[in-house]
Amino acid sequence: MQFDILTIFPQFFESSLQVSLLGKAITQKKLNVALHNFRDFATDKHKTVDDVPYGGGPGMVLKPEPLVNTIESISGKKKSKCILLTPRGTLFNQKMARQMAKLDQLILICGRYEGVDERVCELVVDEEISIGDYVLNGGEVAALVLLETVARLIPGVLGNEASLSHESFNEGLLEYPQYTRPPELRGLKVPKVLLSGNHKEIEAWRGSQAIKMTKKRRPDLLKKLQNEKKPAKEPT
Ligand code: 6GU
Repeated sequence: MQFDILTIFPQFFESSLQVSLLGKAITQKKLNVALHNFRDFATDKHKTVDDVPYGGGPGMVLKPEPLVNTIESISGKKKSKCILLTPRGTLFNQKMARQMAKLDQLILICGRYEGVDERVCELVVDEEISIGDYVLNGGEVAALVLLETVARLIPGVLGNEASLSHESFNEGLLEYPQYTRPPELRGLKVPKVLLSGNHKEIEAWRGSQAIKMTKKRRPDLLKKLQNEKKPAKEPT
């Protein structure tokens, strides 16, 4: 899968793309990430990427030409989507990540300053995405979140397909608590059932712990799960 990232801070991504599973997947050519500094496509001699907003107001707006020109310089693959990372976008989730992992190419535009000239959205953007209800200085952190979430769903990238099927099996619930050695630490013991070797009982314990954890921390997820399981109401 091809990722094209438009940013004025390409250095921001460098170490993240070199280490861990993401770095390995790139070395093994399971995915390719191209960083495009859209300042290179600015049309004036000062390489200006932003300007004051029409109508006045605080902050600066990203000019449309550097972004549109960069997109036009990128060779498009068959199944491709162009995403603008912005706090006004649709909230990102695992389901969206699974759909994106089926594509051949994702083009990610990292917004900056107060916003992006609206014509960029009309001309080249397919979807606007936010990673949460808080404000970042720019889309770079969000692009990295999206990149890692999608990349680990590409076959061969995670390197442990059992982890993925485990995740989808537990879809919608928080993880149960995990323990490793030693069996006792400062008076705190590992739950007996985990040392029992009884796989059926262990599975049941983990299931009830996952539900308990979800009920306490994310009751919204539990409600969503219950609604999905209910059969659709007959039209009256
Ligand atoms: Cl995608 N961009 C910015 N600037 N802030 C955000 C965001 C994106 N998602 C959440 N906050």
